[in-house]
Amino acid sequence: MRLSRRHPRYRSLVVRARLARSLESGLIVPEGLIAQGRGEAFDYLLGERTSPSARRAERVAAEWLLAARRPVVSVNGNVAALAAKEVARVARALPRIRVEVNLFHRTPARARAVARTLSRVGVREVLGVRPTATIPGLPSDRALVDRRGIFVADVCLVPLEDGDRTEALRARGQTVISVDLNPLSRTSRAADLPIVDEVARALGHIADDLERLGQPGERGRRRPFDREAALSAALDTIYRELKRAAARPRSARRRR
Ligand code: PTJ
Repeated sequence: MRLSRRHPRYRSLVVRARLARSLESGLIVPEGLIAQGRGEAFDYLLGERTSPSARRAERVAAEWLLAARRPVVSVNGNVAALAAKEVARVARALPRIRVEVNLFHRTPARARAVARTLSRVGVREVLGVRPTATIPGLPSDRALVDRRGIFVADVCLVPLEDGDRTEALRARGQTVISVDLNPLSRTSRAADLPIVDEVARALGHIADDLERLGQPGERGRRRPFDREAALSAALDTIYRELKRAAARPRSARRRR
């Protein structure tokens, strides 16, 4: 299908087309389309741009990753389909970070497809294709991890995560940075540092910050982050955007 750049929702249509191709190739699962639909709805309510509060959270996330001893970024099918290049930029800017496949709907073929997608954009080593450890107490396949990666990470960057694993990682004393457009999700509420932003934008900004900051900070020392304030700021943004949308003249409203 040809997509016209003049369509008011051109960018969203491009992303949908990419995800539809990723479904055909087996990189994502049908549930991934549903997850994207929920994400799109929240992005719409957030004005489809990074809020100042999310941008601040992304800056702190970059600092925490730089200060971490064993940082890891966890990649599922949707993240590989939407933001593989941004994951590669993060990995280039912070060579110490381990990149690990972690799937809710795990099959060996999908794990390989995620790893292949990441390799194609320049990620040198991808962990998690053959899991070597299990996070105790987690009923889903998300428990299957690599003992050199998520299993021993001190800081885990987990885009599009589920609440159970976020809680399980935190229960093990691991620090969780989430990326999730839904400020009400269990993941956002359980993470140490919830970033309420679209995954490609968020990881792109974190890569910008890592590139700019360059050198590792003092290991183990972290700037405090007020997650309750960040989540309330996201809800305030939604409230303001809704009021703005409701105040727009009818003809302008129809264009979105
Ligand atoms: O590849 P797999 O097998 O690991 O499966 C991946 C999905 C995403 C299907 C799986 O993790 C899942 O079911 O996720 P959930 O529980 O639906 O949660 C996804 C969360 O991510 C929701 O809170 C969405 O609002 C949010 N989300 C969806 N798309 C985006 C997003 N957040 C940021 N950027 C997005 N593009």
